[in-house]
Amino acid sequence: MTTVTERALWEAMVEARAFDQAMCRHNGHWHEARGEEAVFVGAYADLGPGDVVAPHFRGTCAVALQRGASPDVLAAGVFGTGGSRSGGHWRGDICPAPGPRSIGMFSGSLGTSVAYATGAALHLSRTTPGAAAVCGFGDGTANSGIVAESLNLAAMLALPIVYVCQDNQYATSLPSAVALAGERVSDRARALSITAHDIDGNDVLAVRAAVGTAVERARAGGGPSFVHALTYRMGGHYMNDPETYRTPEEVAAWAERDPIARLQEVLVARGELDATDADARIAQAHARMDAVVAQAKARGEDPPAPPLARTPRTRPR
Ligand SMILES: Cc1ncc(C[n+]2csc(CCOP(=O)(O)OP(=O)(O)O)c2C)c(N)n1
Repeated sequence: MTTVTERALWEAMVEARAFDQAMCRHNGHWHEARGEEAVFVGAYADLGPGDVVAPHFRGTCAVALQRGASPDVLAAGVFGTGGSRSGGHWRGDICPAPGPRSIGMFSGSLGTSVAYATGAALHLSRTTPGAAAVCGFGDGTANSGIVAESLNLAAMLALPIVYVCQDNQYATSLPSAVALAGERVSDRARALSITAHDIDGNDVLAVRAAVGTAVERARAGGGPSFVHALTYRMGGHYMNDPETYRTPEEVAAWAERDPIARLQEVLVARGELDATDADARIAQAHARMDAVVAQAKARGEDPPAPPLARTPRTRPR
């Protein structure tokens, strides 16, 4: 039974956006996730500490926050300084070193984390009955071969994993409408007999319901599922993206479907949230995260990370 309230989902989306927007202000490498919060907040909301997560890089920090990470430690991980989980040995840029049972983007090669998550699901299936893995990736990443191989293995071995395609409709400047053959990316899963759902990725309650059903299935030994969540990134691919591949009208139309405003309206109408309090809460979150990120950035390289212990290599004779 879930303990996360719908109000808590709204708060998690607010926190996620506040951290994301603070990074946009302070980090020129940041890849903005504004507009996609419903996918990564809804998909990972009801998991337990024994489950494994491998979020898409656009949303990794939000998932870590939702699972109890400190924003200071995450921010330090992005800037690669001493207060990070890696002790300053690794600079995250867009995705810091992950927490326990969280598979991060160890390499900038898209799709690798999908393979690692599938491997983790294989491990869970052998060692931890009832545990599941949830793995996110973008529509562009869905085209990489390693994703097809992972889906095939998961279907063959009925692994306890839920694949969540966070379809923001662009791979950098390439629209998914021209990059994906066939009607829907989820059809690739169906071709492998994997249960697939196509959902509104700007509706956090729909995402939560679809992933929740899929996770229950995985826990019960029903094998993998695929959730295709259609969403939109309101910002550029990265900071300073000239965004010549889309129109301001298209962006404005999707801004009308802002997932945070959408749930907020529902909660206000139900009397579970006061509109003025909500605005104040959002402003507080942005001010807090801005201070956290500015402080992490100002900390720079100090203190220097201690040297890594190296194991000498031995050559085979
Ligand atoms: C294997 C691989 N191919 C290409 C790239 C270059 N690249 C970085 S981000 C990106 C777009 C990814 O699109 P998507 O998976 O839809 O995620 P989004 O950026 O839209 O969130 C590409 C092609 C890469 N990092 N790795």
